Amino acid sequence: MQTVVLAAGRGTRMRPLTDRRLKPMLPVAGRPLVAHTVEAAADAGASRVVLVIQPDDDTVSEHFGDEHAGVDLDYAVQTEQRGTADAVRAAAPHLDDAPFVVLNGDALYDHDSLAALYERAPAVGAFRVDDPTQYGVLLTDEAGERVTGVVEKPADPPSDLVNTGAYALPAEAKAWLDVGESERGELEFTDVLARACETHEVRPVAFERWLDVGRPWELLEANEWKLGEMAGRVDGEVHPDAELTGDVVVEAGATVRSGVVVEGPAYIKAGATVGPNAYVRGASYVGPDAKVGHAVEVKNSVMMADAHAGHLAYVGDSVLGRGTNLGAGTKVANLRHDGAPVKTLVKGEVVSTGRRKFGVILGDDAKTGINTSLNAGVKLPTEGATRPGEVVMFDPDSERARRE
Ligand code: TTP
Repeated sequence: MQTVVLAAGRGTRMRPLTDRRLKPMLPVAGRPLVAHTVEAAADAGASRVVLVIQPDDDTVSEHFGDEHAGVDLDYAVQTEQRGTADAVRAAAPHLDDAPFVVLNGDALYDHDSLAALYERAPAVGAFRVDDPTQYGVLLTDEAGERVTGVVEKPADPPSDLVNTGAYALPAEAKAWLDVGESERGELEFTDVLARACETHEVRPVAFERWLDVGRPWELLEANEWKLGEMAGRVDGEVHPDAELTGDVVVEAGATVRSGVVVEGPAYIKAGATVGPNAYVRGASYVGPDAKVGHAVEVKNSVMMADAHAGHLAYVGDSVLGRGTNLGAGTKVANLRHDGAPVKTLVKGEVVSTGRRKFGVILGDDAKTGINTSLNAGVKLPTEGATRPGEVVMFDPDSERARRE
């Protein structure tokens, strides 16, 4: 079935990681996030994928070209980010007069669940969560076999099934994309779904696994998921004294020096160097040309291209943007003394990450002075810097963020 993948969002909740790149291009287990969405669609039965992208940004089309995972790709430009219905409207001229699937390009779907969605069209992917109040919650008939609507972020959720942003719709839905503005001023695809629910029997398809990658710690969760599914492979240079256990990918052109211990799953990209005497564990991703130097421990973290932790550092449950540099002795806290979930700022609001272990997020080219201590949940902005010996308890730009 023809499939539209929405990849033209602004990704504001993911800042600062999206200051200089699109959210769908964030690294997940060695590939861009949206590559996983397209692969899931290809596996589930997509005949062709139309990727909706932003204007003036060729990074997605240049990376993927006209084919990925065995399916033909086509690109539709959404000129202004007016909402998900508007994004599908941009794709409409590329669609045949036939049923189609719409997927969020910043979500991970398990392939079998997605295949069930394709098979059961018209349908919506539904996922069970403990606290549905922050999601679009699906309303169904008494038997739970037909979707009757969606309520956004209800204080008193009618069910624990939330909308995954995966829809299989009838051909007529192409004519329903001119929806009015919602309360938050966007053109929402859920209004198109509401129309489909009135005219068709839309089935809820329960998804086994699903992850919406909208906020920084969800990038860690995406890497945990996808690194966990990966098979190990050593094509690069690994010193005989290094010890690799579990599934570890060392790409050609990557170097693992003596005395290094890597406990998979871990992914070491071409051009990266690890060691001597370094410890990489948890689900960690060491990006292209990144460096993990002597006596550095990296646990369950994402290091983007050219991120350097050269000497005596600890990085846990963190994301280091492209070109970041940690001064010798930089330490990241990733656990509160009271064991409560770590909180962080998202668009100026203090939000619980729901994670007991969560470290820091460093924007591209951020630099720390020697012996910097970074408290759990801290974000440094793009090109941010700390002084030697600095203890960073809160986001340096939090006052500005609160005012915005
Ligand atoms: P959201 O996650 O709601 O929006 P976003 O990606 O812009 O992120 P944020 O809220 O942090 O700013 O979007 C859901 C999906 O729809 C996502 O894959 C991006 C896509 N999208 C578009 O393609 N065009 C749009 O105009 C919008 C709003 C979203």
